[in-house]
Amino acid sequence: MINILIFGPPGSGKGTQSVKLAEKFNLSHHSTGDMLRAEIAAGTELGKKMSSIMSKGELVPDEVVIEMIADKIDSTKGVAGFLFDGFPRTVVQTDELEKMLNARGMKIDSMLVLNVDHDELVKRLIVRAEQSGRPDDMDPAVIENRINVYKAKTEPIIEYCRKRGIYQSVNGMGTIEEIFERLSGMIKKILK
Ligand code: B4P
Repeated sequence: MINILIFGPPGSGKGTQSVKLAEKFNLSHHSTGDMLRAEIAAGTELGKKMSSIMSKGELVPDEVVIEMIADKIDSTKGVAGFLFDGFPRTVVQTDELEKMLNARGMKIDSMLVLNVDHDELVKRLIVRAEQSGRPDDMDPAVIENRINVYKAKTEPIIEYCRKRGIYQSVNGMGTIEEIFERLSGMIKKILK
């Protein structure tokens, strides 16, 4: 089993690319953002609590997403590995993921970081807001906050993974197909 983190700021294409990569390489795709939005859509107590945090562009508490991911790791079978999309988002989450995987005889094999210019990130999220109606994409101030939260709380994970020799940078500019080809080439090498 291989374990890959797809990493990058909001709008960098993590979700977009993860869906395609999971299908191509028989990986189990786990997006904490999708899981949280499903809770909101289902009107659960958890969803109600998380909704206001997400609509401001803040991160939900570490323990909430860690529990969601632990459940998925234990219930997923018959795949070549896991593709974690939008998780981990803090160093605490990264530590916990590493412990969870180690306890099951696995490790984080690679962190693929999508690099995209700031203006392009904002442009993509504004376009998505028109189609998806996601509240966190509607307000330019919330988009800026999400990017700032990424820099302050999520980017430090890069150093964590660099020290473990698993950090790989990817050019996230270009068409969805071009970026998919770049990422596919990297995953083929990881699988060898
Ligand atoms: P996410 O769901 O992870 O949202 P995101 O960062 O915006 O990324 P997403 O994957 O949706 O977008 P993508 O880059 O693919 O998180 C949402 C919120 O949930 C967070 O702000 C936080 O509150 C909470 N949360 C989630 N996980 C958490 C965690 N672990 N800890 C704490 N809180 C957590 O793409 C964006 C758009 O760009 C799409 O419309 C796409 O079509 C377009 N696009 C992609 N690639 C393109 C390209 N090459 N060219 C043009 N457009 C492109």
